[in-house]
Amino acid sequence: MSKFSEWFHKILEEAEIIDTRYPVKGMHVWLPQGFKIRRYTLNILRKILDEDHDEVLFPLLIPEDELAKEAIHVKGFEDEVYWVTHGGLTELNKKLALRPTSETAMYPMFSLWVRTHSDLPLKFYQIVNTFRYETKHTRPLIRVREITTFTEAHTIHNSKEDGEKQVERAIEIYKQFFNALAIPYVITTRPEWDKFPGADYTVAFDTLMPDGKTLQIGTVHNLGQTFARTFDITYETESGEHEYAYQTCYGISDRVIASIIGVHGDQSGLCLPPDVASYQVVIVPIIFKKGKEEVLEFCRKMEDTLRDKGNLRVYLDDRDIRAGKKFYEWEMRGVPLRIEIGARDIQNGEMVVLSRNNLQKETMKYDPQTFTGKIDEILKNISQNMAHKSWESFNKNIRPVSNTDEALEEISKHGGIISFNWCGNKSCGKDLEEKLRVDILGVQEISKEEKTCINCGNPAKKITLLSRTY
Ligand code: 5CA
Ligand code: ZN
Repeated sequence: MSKFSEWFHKILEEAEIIDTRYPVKGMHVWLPQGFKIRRYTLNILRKILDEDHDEVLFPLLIPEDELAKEAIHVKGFEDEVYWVTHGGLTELNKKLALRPTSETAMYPMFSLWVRTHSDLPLKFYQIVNTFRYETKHTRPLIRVREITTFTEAHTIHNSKEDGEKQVERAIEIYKQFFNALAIPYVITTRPEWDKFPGADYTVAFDTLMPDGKTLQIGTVHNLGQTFARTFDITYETESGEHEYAYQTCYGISDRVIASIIGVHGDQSGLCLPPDVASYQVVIVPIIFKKGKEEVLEFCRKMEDTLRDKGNLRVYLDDRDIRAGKKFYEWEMRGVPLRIEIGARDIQNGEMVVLSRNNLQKETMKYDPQTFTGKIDEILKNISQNMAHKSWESFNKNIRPVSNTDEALEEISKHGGIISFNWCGNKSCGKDLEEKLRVDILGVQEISKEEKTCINCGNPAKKITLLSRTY
């Protein structure tokens, strides 16, 4: 196990994110702290999607014949599908698949729903669990067999341009989402051999874990008319003809939580962005025998103010254990802000505040009039500083190279992301992936001048990224 892997497993357990002891491989239990982080993270995404998508909920089971309809799609998933074959002791005459994703559940229904051009666009999303019998090494939150936080959006349009515009819009949605979580990313167009089965093209977001490997945290697919043809999703145009619709879909998963943990965590444990922290502020009373009640009373008032006036998630830790133990626990659980209050602080009109992101302690004036505003301001600063820090370290780990020796040296020494000129040919790309034991993430941009491919020497128009990946 790598050092990061060890740290990650330890944090999942100690910070009570998930319990990995559930007796089915690749399936885990969300614990109360983890569930809260998951909920607040989804709240952010929901809020963005709700602006112009409608939430729906489709069945988990997909009939065999529907799943099999789109040949390329089913080929891509055939090794990964779980099947329900029996109802009790009776063998089903039509097997049912546990959805690995929901195209083939939704699109037969879309075919019934879409009638004319004025019905379009339609934009739906659902937050569900999906099942994939992953054959690669499973890892909690990163590669699971039951994805519990699958947020999939599916859209239908009446022109190719509208479909393309939706891809751009989806990219903006995920940018906004990951920015809110202070998770840095690169956006690439995946190579042909790595696109979503059935898509025209796939655009992906990748972030970097502390061990130098990238993690794909979101994907946007332009489906063109492929699925519309298969599932007969047509609309009547203004001139009365019948046309196949254009579709896109995009999704994120539990990996987003993994990246919050991996990107921001440190030696002391979790470090949570205030917007998704299970508790944003923890108050620790510093108690001696004398003045105990007074201190507790003061802290309770503080808790109420922050909760009611400040609208913050606050926890008053009045357990009868050493303050040092509480400090350790809340730092490990990643609570962004800790306020310590003792009898002397009350006398002096002061409070001690610790910011989790840099572990800096500061003694501040306590003024009941401006208190909640002040705490809000500190939390905002923490968010900004976390984003600044994570992007800075991310950008340092994207390195341009001009030949394959250099690429191999950089990737072996530092991991991270390598940027290079590439011809775009599959055989060359596959050769490069094998030689360097890496994955080509995809094309980031088209270079203006003609360059030379670092692997085969042919003309290279594409600036491309590669890395070792999860
Ligand atoms: N229907 C499309 C859009 S939702 C779809 O299924 N796309 S996907 O296959 O690329 O999956 C969406 C995202 O789920 C991926 O970008 C990746 O971040 C995540 N994901 C895929 N497989 C797993 C897995 N086994 N465990 C955790 N996350 C996964
Ligand atoms: Zn080449």
